[in-house]
This record gives sequence, structure tokens and C-alpha cells, in this order.
Amino acid sequence: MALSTLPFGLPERGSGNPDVLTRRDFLCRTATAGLASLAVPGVSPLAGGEAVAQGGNGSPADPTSVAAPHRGLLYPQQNQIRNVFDLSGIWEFQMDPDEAGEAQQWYATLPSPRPIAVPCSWNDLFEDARDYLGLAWYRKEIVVPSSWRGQRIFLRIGSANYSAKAWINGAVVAQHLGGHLPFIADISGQIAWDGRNVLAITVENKQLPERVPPGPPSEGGVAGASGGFPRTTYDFFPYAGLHRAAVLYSVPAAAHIDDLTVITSIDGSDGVVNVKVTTNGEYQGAGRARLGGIEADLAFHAGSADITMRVPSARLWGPEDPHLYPLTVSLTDAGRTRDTYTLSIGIRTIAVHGDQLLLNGRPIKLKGFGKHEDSPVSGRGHNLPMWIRDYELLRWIGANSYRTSHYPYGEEAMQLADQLGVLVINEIPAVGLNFDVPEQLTGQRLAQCRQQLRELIARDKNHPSTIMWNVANEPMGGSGSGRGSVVPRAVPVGMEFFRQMYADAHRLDGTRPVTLVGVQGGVRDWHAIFDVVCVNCYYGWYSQPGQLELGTQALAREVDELHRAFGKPVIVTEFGADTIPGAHSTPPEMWTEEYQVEFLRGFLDVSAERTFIAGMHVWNFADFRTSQGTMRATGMNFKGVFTRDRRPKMAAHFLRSRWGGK
Ligand code: GCB
Repeated sequence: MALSTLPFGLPERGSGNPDVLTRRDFLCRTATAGLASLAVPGVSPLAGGEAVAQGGNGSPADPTSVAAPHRGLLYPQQNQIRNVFDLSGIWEFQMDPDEAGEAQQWYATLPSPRPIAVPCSWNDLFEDARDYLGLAWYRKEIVVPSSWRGQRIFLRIGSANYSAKAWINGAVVAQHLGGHLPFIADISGQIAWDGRNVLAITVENKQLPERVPPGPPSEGGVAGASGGFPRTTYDFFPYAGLHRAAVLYSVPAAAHIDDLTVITSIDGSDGVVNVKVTTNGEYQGAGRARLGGIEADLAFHAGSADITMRVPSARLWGPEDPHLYPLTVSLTDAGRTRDTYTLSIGIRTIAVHGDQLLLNGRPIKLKGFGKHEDSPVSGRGHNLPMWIRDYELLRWIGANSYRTSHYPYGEEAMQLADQLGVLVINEIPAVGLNFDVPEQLTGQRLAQCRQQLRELIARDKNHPSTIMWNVANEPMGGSGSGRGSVVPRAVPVGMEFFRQMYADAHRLDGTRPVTLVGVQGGVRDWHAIFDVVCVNCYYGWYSQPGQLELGTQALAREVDELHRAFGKPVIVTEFGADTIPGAHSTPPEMWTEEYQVEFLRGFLDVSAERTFIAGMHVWNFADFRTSQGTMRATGMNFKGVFTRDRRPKMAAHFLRSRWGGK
């Protein structure tokens, strides 16, 4: 039987249960009134992977001069045709709180630079930078190999949180909004071949209401998720900087492969692999595709080619056997390879059937965590050793999955998930959304969410590990996340917003379920739109504190009601208790290691009795940095089952025995 590769459609509105369950109150985040007229100074809302602008003399890029968009976000690859030049290392850095640098041509020379590591957050490096979220400059001199001459050369910035602008030799080449996804600029025309080139990049991470995640109200109201500092609408530190590598890469100047889209399905024991190749222009020539030992010709029309290849007795990708097949696609001319790109692909299907989540046609239950990209000193900066350690610990503990809470993670993390058979719920940074705000603000945020979803799917659509897209975390319909605080008119506004997000996600990718992560006692109506119901529950922590039994009863009620209302798979995407490592008590008391173990045990017991629960993700994998505040001792969220330096708490050993870790 062939499993459908396009299983998802727009469902009808379901019935939300109006009961108001107790909701923790510290998360009350105020509506942002009167902010409709706010603008983002000096930043034009250019799209991400498409953020290619040109200009000169350091003048702000003119959006009308935006070059033809390049939609592909293929990970840069060194091979016999293409080159990659990783610019990671020591750069010059200078903060620019007065935003005077552009007028003073800092893109040429920084007046008093200090060294900084790229990639890295700036916050934990310098005494005066920890809470600095304003504009800062990065500068590096580079020599481009002369062997690259005649090729097309791109600058690709993996992640600049949040707003970025780049200059090469004084000319603006890119602007981008959104802190976690790559953007590229064709810089072929800007390169000096006979000497040094000056690359300058500005980054700023102001918490502005029209951004996603939205900033808090500019005055009044509740500051930050934990009432703390820096003020945010979310519970993780607003790290800033060049968080992932910036690279130069070269592709052939004439036709080159711009994008690949791979869709797999299963027919009996065969894998069926559809590959769509697009080039940068109207390429009409020939090409070749090789999948494992299978080869086929490609015929391009108007720049693209499609092919379906059949893999007999395919090894299906999954946590037990994360088998990857090498797929190589080439453009050829008279037998010569003009461009080539290799992708590791997994043959698998993911689908929702009734209240079950099916991987390769079989029900799957996610065991794992919500995570963060967060480590001492590097902050949110790319930390590959930490990722290797985290995957080792996921294996050790017996987890099969995690969610990229609350933003897209680095590309290498996604590649490792493919290789190691870890299932990923992939999330855009839509955390802290509130629909009781002026219409204009909702419109600006929707545009940001749509852009970030487009970029995320462009970047990660070919990863077998990504099994689901998540379009928001705990959106609100009023000043808090409980139904008690919902302003009725906010519900249809959110409904329209999420219908658009759901439609976008399935238009861009018809093969994966799309979800929204709600919260205990939150607006239920929005779940009706999505394929899977995800909910964060802290019964026994923020509500029913210290009363584990009452907590698990409330959890059982909530998930049963959600199941009755929607008949879909339910995933508890967060549940956890802050735990100071080394604190103990009997009987268990909040903040102790015993309490965390009993809290998790109660939740897992509720889940074990319910086949419609398709996953349990503990909050959090590891302790992580957040804003300072009365709710967060030492500026930390202590719900990790590992400490921030990855030492196991008692709960890690408990989960390991429960999940059969190795
Ligand atoms: C939540 C949020 C997460 C917080 C967590 C907590 O519901 O989604 O970002 O860190 O609660 O620990 O309060």
C-alpha cells in the first residue's frame, strides 16, 4: 500500500472546551496597547533567504533595488565544483548604543574595536555587554582565493539575532530580520580580487513589539515573562550576536543548483523518492541524479527538473535504524559535470491517522525534551561539542525526540538528528504572541511569522528528523495565558492568524503535520486548526504547587478533555519542576530532586494509560539562562534534568530507567 505523501488538509473548526482550569499567574503578560504607530528605525522588512540587497557607500539598502531573490537555502558544501570559506574565528567588535557608526562609516574601520569570537553571543563575554541588546558592529578583513574568480560568490550568515545588515567594501549587501535562520547575499560584484575585502555586519536585538518574538510593552505593564530583566515576553535570555557561522561560498557563474526538494513515500517494501531540482535561472540542459546505486538522467525545463526514483527493499529511516541514502544531483554538459550537490536523505513517512501519530505507518510515541541552545560563555552561540554531548545524553537517557523550543536550532544539530535518528518538532520563534493587541501589530507579527516559517521550511524541509512544524508556543488571547484572562475578540483574531500559518505550512510542505503548542487552561479553539494537539502543562508546579496528586489529576482531566474535543493525537510538550541540584527532602518538596522525580513520574503514568498521547516532552533537557527576576534564582530556569554543564540530576536517572536508556 502506498502511504500518502500529502496527508494534511485544513480541518473544520472544532469545539473548544470553555472550562477554565487554574493557570499559573506569573506568566501574565500584558497586552500592548497604543503601539500601533511604532516603526523599526532604519530597517526595511526584507525577507530572509531572500534578503539580497545591493547598494553603495553604506547607504541603507533600498528595498526597490532588491536583486532577484534566491530561494534556496541549501547548506553550503565543499565539493569538486563548489567552495566554502568559513569565516569563523576572531573578528573586531564594537557596540554602537548611539547608532552613529553608519554615518561615521564604521563599515570601513571601527574606531575602537575589541576582539570577539564568531560565532558566539556577546552577552557573556564582556562586563559591559551582558544586558546590551542595542546595535553592535562586527568587522573582518578577508582575502578571497583568486581561484574563485569567475564564479558566483555568496555571503551566507547562519544566524544574526535579531536584525542584521551587512556591508562588503562599503556597499550594503544584505539586511535581515529574524534571529535564527540563514540569509544570503550575492556578493560577486563587490569583491576586490587583488587584496583585502572588508566585511562589516551590524546586529541588534531590541525587544520590539512588532517583532517575533514580540518585545514587551514599552512602558507600564508586566516586564518580562518572569517580571525580570532584561525585559522580554519569554523565559530565556535574549542573547544577541552572530550566533552561527558566516561563510562565503562559490557556485558556478552560469547555471547552478539553487534548491532541492525531496519527498519520500513507501510502496510495499520499496521507497519512492521524488526529487525536485531548481536552478538559479532558466536552465534547459541535462543533469544526472544518483541515489545510492540508482542513477537517472534529469531533463531541465525552465530551470527545474523532477524525478521519481524507486529504492527496492528500502531501509526506512527511524530512531531504530536512521539509515541515510546519499543523493547526488548534477548539472551536466557534454558529459562534464557543471555543478553538483549531495544530500543525505532518509526514506520515511510521517502522518496523522485519527488520534495516532504514525512514523512509517506505525504509531510512534515521542519520549524526550524541550531544549534550548544555551551554554556558559557562548550563550546562544553555536556550540558543536555541546551538541555532540547532548545527543550522547539523549541516547544515554533513552529519548527519541526533542522540540526546538523556542526557535530554529543550528543546521548541524539538524544534520546530527538525521544521522542519529532523533525526531524533531521544529519551531519558529513565535513565543509570547498575544492577540489582544492593535490590529496593525498583529499584522506586523503575522508577516514576521510567515517569513520565518518560509525560511525554516526552505532550510529544513529535507531533514527526515523534522517530523512536525510548530507555528507558535503558548499564544495568548489576553493578559495571561489562562482562559480566565481571554478577551473574546482576541480568539477569532488568533483563529485567522493561525489559519494563515497552517495554510502556509502545508502549502510549503504537504508532508508533515503542523501543530500549535498551547498551554494548560489556555484558548482551546486554536487547536482545532492543527493536525496534532500540543499542550504545555505545569499542574503540580505553577498550579497545585506542592500537591503532586492533585496535579496529575488535573493533567488527566486536561488531556482527556482535549482528546474528547478534537480526537487528535495529543503531545504534552512541556512539563517540569524547577530543581536545585543537590536539594533533597522526604516527603518530596518543591525545588528538590525528589520532587522533580515524583512530578515526572506522575505525568508519565498519566500518559502511559492513554494511547492517544503521542508524546511526552519534559521541560527541560538542561538548566538554562533566562532574565534575572524573583522567579528565577541566579537568572536560571532550573527545570533541567541535567544541569547547565550536563551533570545528571536524580530525574535524569529516573527517566533513563523509565525510557530504557542505554
Ligand atoms: C512555559 C514556556 C517556557 C518556560 C516554561 C517555564 O510554558 O513555554 O518557555 O520556560 O514554561 O519553565 O515556566
